[in-house]
Amino acid sequence: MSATATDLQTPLTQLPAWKALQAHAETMRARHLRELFKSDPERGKRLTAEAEGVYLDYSKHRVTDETLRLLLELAEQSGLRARIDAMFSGEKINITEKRAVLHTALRAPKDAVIKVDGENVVPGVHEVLDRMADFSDRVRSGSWKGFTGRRIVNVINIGIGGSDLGPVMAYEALRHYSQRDMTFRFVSNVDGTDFAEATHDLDPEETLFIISSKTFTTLETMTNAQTAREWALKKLKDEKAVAKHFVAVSTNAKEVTKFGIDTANMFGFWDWVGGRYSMDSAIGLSTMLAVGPENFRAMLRGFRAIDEHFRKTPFEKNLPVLMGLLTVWYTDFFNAATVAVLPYEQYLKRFPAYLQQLTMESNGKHVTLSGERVNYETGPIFWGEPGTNGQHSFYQLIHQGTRLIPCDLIGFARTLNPLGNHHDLLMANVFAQGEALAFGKTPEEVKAEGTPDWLVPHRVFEGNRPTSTFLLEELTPEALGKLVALYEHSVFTQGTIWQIDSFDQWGVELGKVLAKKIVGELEGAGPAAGSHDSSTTTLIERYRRQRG
Ligand code: G6Q
Repeated sequence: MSATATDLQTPLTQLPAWKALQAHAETMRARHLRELFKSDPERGKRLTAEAEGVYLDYSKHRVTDETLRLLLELAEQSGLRARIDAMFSGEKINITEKRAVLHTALRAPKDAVIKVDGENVVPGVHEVLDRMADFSDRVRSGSWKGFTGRRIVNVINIGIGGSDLGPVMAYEALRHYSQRDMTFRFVSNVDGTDFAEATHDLDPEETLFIISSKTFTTLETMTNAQTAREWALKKLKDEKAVAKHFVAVSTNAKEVTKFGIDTANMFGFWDWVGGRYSMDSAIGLSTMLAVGPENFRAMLRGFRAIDEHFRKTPFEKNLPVLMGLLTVWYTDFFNAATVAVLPYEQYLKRFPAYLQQLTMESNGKHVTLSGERVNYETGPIFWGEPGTNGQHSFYQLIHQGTRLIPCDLIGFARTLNPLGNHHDLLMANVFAQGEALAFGKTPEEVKAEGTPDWLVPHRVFEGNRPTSTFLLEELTPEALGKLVALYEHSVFTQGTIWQIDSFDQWGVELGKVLAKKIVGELEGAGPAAGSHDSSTTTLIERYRRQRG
């Protein structure tokens, strides 16, 4: 086990930088961004960082140079440098599952050498990528035919969690680049409505299913896959049709074969790719089918550019490190419970949902690597919606509520759909929100507008509400890869500081086990087993009665 993983870790709250930050935070709570900007006219230029075409303005955060110095010290004292090296070199830093964490190998160049248990994994990555590209080309060009000789025009990805959220998000994000004469849909929920609605207007003869499941045992995915099989065979009426209409993305060849999919039509990945870190593995097959291999490879280049930046750039200029440290700052020293992600880009409408899994499944942990209960807060709740929509609903609370909600505002200099002055209007809102949140409106300013005294308190904006502004050039596949990698590594930075395992997900297990047990009780004829509490038993019985 690595010296960077569990041993020699001083508890976080004992680190000198942590203690210093605690004292420092006391003074910072009283300081206002108005004053910080006033005393340093260059602040908006100085507190920025830029890398790989991503400009990050973090000047509207409640930090001073001293805050940043201490946060950077915290990163050093937390062993972040060594942890980054450990991750990139394939050490088994996912200690509870005894696995390497190598999503970065998925975008490594062909000549890179990254070893897991003595074996270089890079050739395998490229072999799968090449097979995906070959398959995508055949489907997109129409040379891959359905069982009855018709062209495939519909692709349905069946998967859930990490095997769904990345593909959906990437498809929506890159829709501009997608093959428009094809339809892409995503079925994840075990609620039959999801499957029914996704297929109701499709013809099985023209439909390809991608069954995406790392384990190929996930209840929802396997249930939907069986339903898909029945749906397809009802029309195609021959088991042999499965080979033409079903492909699998999995690490489990045995179960794939059992399902009836030829392993020639299986695209593999590896146990060192966590589900929520897998959108650039074969799990991205639907993305590649939608946008083509070239665009998919461009996206990988974007990921790689940020990987290199994260690995090599000094922390003070390192975007994911700064992002991660700022999240720690508010979570632990300002008691902020959430972070809002607000992309001003309609194509990124599923980005907050994607980030929810990435961040919350990774850092929603309450014990350290060595199993101690933490005595500080860990992963905040991530949420959000695209701007400007959110401005007309929940922004009220961000502006005038009682809670502190740091926000990530994400904008692009150029739009993919230039229509009149829409884009300038959109971007005006990005900048206006950041400004309003930071500086607010004082009672004097409100009064000066002629507001009657009784109304003044209602119209005051305290301001001092922190934002990061991300400005990118254009939403290209490469830019998407960069954005995702930034958050991946920010999550890693946070997890390192909190001394938790960001790569396991034991918290999703208990519900799964209990559901399996209860399914038996719902389907059986007898009374609900007596092993539940009285609430659960009553609910089960009532459901069975009402269901009829
Ligand atoms: C992600 C999680 C989880 C996983 C799903 C689907 O990090 O592990 O969301 O991706 O449970 O798992 P399968 O791909 O094995 O079906």
